[in-house]
Amino acid sequence: RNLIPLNHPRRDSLLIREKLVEALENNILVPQGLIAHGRGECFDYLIGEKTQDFAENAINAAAATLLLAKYPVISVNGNMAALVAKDIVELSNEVNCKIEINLFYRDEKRVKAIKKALEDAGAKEVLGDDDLTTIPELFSERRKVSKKGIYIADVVLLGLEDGDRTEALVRLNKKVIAIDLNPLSRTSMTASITIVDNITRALPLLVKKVKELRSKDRIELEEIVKNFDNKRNLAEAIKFISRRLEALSEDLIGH
Ligand code: PTJ
Repeated sequence: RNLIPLNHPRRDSLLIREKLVEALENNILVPQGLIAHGRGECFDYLIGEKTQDFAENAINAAAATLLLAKYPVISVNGNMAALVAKDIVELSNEVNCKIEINLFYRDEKRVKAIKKALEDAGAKEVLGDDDLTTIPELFSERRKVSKKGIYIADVVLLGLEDGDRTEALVRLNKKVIAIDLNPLSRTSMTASITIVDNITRALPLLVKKVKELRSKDRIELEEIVKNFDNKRNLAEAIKFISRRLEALSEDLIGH
């Protein structure tokens, strides 16, 4: 951490990497989480490392969906616990929703370490370590869910997810809000609402949006959700990347 110069142009990004390395040492992250983050960094580069309009639109729809939900749950994995534990707790307080640990590379030592990280960030209740059941037709460790959490949820918020579980949750008629920098991933394509943005920017903005929309009545919130079309919004994200790359390439040769 001390080796990163204060004026380094990519200091923020490098500090996030430090956080992940620390989380790896503390059993929160798996090495595969570092690889997943690297893929995310690449897509972040392509969207200009900023929250773009298509992400703002999805955040708006996600906030309305969370406020309308009967039983929302935030599903937490190693990367999320490492990067946004405080924001997860704040969001769960704002929309009164459960926090559940759900891991692809599940091992009980990691579950414990992640639970502690969430509690250190202020979480009072963390599900996912006991009272579990399984989601049908899902073969990864992610099939293990809490009977008091994801199993009975109507809305599940997740980040950095594999496509199989997103598909399984949607098949169970749950609304899935996904945060994923890759607009082409199976999770992005399958989710009900996909926020194509870095989770470190998207989650604080989602908390802010929930606070802002709280005063709206149900009809207004339902209108926001109805007007959001995930496929169309993903198409906007892909078009944005494509136009941006074209403009950057033209800049290079002076057109
Ligand atoms: O902690 P575990 O055991 O549950 O494992 C978590 C990982 C992330 C290792 C596991 O879910 C995995 O392998 O995920 P994938 O299939 O690599 O998918 C991760 C997705 O998240 C990719 O599409 C990345 O582009 C995206 N991504 C990576 N970093 C970020 C991100 N999206 C938003 N914000 C990021 N910081």
